[in-house]
Amino acid sequence: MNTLTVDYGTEEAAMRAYLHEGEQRAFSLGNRGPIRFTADGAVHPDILDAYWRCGFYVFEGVLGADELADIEADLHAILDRLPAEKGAVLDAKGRPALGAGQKAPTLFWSKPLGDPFGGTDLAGGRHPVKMFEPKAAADAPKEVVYLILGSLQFSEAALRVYGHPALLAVAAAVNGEDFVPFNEALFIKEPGLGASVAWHQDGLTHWNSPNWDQGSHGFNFMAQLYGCTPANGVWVVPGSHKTGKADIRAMAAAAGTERLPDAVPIVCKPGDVAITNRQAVHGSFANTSPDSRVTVNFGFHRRRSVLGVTGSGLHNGPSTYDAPRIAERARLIGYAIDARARRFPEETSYVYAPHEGETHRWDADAKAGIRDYNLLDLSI
Ligand SMILES: O=C(O)CCC(=O)C(=O)O
Repeated sequence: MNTLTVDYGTEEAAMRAYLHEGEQRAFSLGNRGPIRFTADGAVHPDILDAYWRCGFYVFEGVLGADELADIEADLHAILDRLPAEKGAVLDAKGRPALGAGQKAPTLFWSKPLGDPFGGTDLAGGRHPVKMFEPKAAADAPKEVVYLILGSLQFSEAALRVYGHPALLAVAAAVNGEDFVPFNEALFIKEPGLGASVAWHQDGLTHWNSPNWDQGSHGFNFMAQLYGCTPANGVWVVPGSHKTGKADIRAMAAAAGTERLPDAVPIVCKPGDVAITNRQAVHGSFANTSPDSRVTVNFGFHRRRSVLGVTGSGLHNGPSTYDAPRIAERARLIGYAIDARARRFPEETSYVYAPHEGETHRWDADAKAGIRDYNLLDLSI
């Protein structure tokens, strides 16, 4: 990890003020607290109201110390197996590198503190504004991995988070009992190295649909291993998930800066899990802070947003999602619930309605069968 001091250079003073003011706005929104249920077991309506009002919510204290330690151990194993440099098939110790030979997109690289997507046509041009790229320390590596897709095949701890009963109950409350997967990722923002993710809205397919509404493109859970701060966390423009396709270029032009004035940071302690609407305008800045941020990211959709829909082609080849394809991808939910039950037998497992009458065992065959599973991501 890079320990030399880096900052925002000419933008440092403005950035510091922005981070401070944003944090104050964030804590005035009333969209955070533990996951709470009503007496009859429903996710508390106050939580859902605040989520739909703001476009995000911070669930506090979801993951305990044991689970965080598991995630951290897997993270270290993953970092240890990354290619020695971009394009290498071996890691720094000469072993086959993580991601080598995978068919599905897996590792995303950036120059330190860079913004690989902003202002480019990549990812359907959905990141129209280039973020400020601070200067990294002279001894920083040429490129760093900041995003790993298909992450459940690399981390059983992440798979177990994916099967968390309270989070899956939230998924059902937001997207319906027959909710379906989107994709899963690890975002890694190391101090002095971590890249920006330029402002964007995630959704690509439903903006002009006659049935479009604030939930059409689903949501992502963002579980925090080390917590996240205004400096290294994701920022969201509250309410922007309900007003359609945003003109992010015009928003930045009106502000005269990419520090969007209405945005607020998602601030979390270790073990907190945010839920963020994929239609909300969101992004994150290059991490010049001394704090690491690692997000276990996983999303879910409404089944009706996906069934019979031709995907965006952003996360894998374009195709039309039929029921067998959705069922094949949703195996991961079954494996996750089983993997979690084995590690945390005292918990009451989530019962995923579409799997009624089926058995999904997390065993050696299942493990071998999920290599490149993200070729089946449901990308809308
Ligand atoms: O974690 C980040 O910095 C970006 C996350 C994001 O853009 C997403 O999950 O869509």
